[in-house]
Amino acid sequence: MRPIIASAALTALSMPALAQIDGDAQRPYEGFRIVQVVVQDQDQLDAVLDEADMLWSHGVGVGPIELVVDDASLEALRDMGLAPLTLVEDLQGIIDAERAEIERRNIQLDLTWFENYHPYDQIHAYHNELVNDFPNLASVSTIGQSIEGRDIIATEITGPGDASGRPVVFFNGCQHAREWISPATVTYVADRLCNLYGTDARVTQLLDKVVVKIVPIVNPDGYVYTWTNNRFWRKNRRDNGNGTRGVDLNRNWDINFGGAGASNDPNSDIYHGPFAFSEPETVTVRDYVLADENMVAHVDFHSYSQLILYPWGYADIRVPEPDYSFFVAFSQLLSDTIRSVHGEFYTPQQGIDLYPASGVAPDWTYSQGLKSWTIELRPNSANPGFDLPPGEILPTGEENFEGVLEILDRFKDPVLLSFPDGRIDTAFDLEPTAIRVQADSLTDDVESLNVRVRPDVSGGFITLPMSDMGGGLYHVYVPALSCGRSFEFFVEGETTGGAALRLPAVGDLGVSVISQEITLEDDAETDLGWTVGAQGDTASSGVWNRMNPQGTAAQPEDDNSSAGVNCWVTDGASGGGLGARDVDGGATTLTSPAFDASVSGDWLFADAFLSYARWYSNDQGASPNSDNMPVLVSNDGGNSWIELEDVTENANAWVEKTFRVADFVAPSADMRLRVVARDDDPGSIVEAAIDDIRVLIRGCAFHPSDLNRDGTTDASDFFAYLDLFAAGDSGADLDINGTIDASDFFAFLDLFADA
Ligand code: 0X9
Ligand code: ZN
Repeated sequence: MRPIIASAALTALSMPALAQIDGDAQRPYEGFRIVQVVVQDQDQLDAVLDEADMLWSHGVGVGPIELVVDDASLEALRDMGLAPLTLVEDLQGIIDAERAEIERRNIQLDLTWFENYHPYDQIHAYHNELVNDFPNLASVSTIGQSIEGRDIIATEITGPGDASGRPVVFFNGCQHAREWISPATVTYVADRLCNLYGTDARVTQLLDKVVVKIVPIVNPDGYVYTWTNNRFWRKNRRDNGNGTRGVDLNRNWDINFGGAGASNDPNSDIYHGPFAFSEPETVTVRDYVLADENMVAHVDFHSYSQLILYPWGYADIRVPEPDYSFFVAFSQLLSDTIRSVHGEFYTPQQGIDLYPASGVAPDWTYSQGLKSWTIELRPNSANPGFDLPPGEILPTGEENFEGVLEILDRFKDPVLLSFPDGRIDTAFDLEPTAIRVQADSLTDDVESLNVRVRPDVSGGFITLPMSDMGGGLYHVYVPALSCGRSFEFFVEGETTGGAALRLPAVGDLGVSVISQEITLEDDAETDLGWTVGAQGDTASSGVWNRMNPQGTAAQPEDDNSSAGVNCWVTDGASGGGLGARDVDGGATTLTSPAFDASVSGDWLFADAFLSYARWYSNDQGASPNSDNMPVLVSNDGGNSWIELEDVTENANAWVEKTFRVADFVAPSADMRLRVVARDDDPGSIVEAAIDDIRVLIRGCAFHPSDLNRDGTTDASDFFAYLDLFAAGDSGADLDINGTIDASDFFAFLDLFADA
């Protein structure tokens, strides 16, 4: 403690007025410093106190004291012959730092932060704090400024190590100021990615392969304005010069700029601005995207309506294949993934099917080669609309985080491998099996691809190099095997940059070799004895009929079969409008004639399968996705029914489904199939169709060692094998490794012993 000589005089002292410190100013201590002087006597003390702008010492007396002074007062003290020692040069600076620290500490870096909405500064502070806590995972940079000069930031998150070759997935929030759930959701995503890295295996693996880039607030001025002035402001805050303000940033991108669904009226909420990329906010994000050649996917988060929208949004034209099929299938997967978390349904559809909107961000990023979506977050109705209760921030974040992981999963590899024919699980007796792989280059190209196959008889995998068929398609045949055998396989390869490729990512795919007999084929070209109507049917329109359908936006133009034109359809006439001849007023039931799914004694082992092609559309009208279509099977002539599937999938396309009958009912000779198209919600459009009903018997009539196929494995088969072996016939190459040798002989002995 410093000796306080005149402590008693403390309160009596005339405190220097804070003449030069204006408490109402923004930064009142700017230009002030803290100094220490050593005062010799009372007279000098009085003079010093007169000169100081503020006392810093608790006690004041002869001896050392601390004062707050500006530059002029500092000079005056020196003029008195004192030698002021500066303790703090920039007083305002430490106040600012303290305020920042207070803000920082106010941030609960836990999920309670997501129990409320937060203003602009706090959202940016949260991102900065994530970087503080996870410096090896996250970084924040300022990528530009809004029209009023506020920072637009980007947070980049990826696992440690060289990230230069990793695909980049981009998420942004808050193009629209009032959609508060969008910056909250992308901030939640950033938080979870950082916090779960190293503890959650999936997040860890994903972040080791991809870079996530997040711009939480594209429209800072608008967002601030919704907090200070007008909660439901949408646009940015440009002064349009005619007394109106704001450009709709999501109409300002250079993609069909100024087209349908955008306005040239500056007062409009969808005002597109004077020209494409007229706004610093869209320019900032555009340049951020263009600067990154590894960027492969983008989601622009909005609210509300719970939608997953893919391009194009400006016109009713489909993006080219294979993109269109990808968007349809993957958007459905995203919807299913999101629904699996809290049961909330986000409708997957093309942007235009919501309404036309020109100059929107995801259309533009798609035009730059990215796969892009608009996701409209919770709620799904105008009430509460933009005013989503804060209690829904966390569940919205949780369900969308799962969607984000699905996207990262899909784009994590520099080359995306897929089976264009779907997953192969059956091969046919004595026929080579074609394995086709589609390789889509994201950030690198294929150097080589192989199929690795392990047949049932041998221990190891053999390598079959795939041929490049062009267009990213690769192809190879697995040699023919006899019925009853099986093999496992996976695809592996390398990119030109040396990255490993594998499909599936882990494990192998099992394939059984079978024979197949089609015992029923009903392509609906003639009526084999179907029944329309059942007890409980109340549909007043859209009743099932068999005809050549007339295409609408909800119903097929063609049947499914390559030959013929007819199918069963819920009134296949197109009618006046979409809602004119769809199913209305309840259910309409279609029941097949009896068919036989029993397995004859000709088979050594076999199973009956039932397959059909179906069409279902329920995603249009005032209350879409409110109905369903059960498909049922009976094995007792229609007395009792078991559900095969409950269709809600809006493929708006023919989908072929195959079911193993024994998974549902014991196969019998008196089976029936029933399809119930129902309209329980008058606000929805329901259209359905069914075609190509088949019964397939799959199995084997012979054991694989029964080479002469006479129904028994015996010495004659053994000698038949020796003949093949001696002749060098490829049928003797049981381990399909290309050479016929002792291991094939022992493989035959194994099969033989197994018979
Ligand atoms: O209109 C928009 O910009 C987005 N909806 S919002 O209510 N958040 O403003 C949707 C744009 C999606 N694209 C199309 N509908 N074409
Ligand atoms: Zn929006």
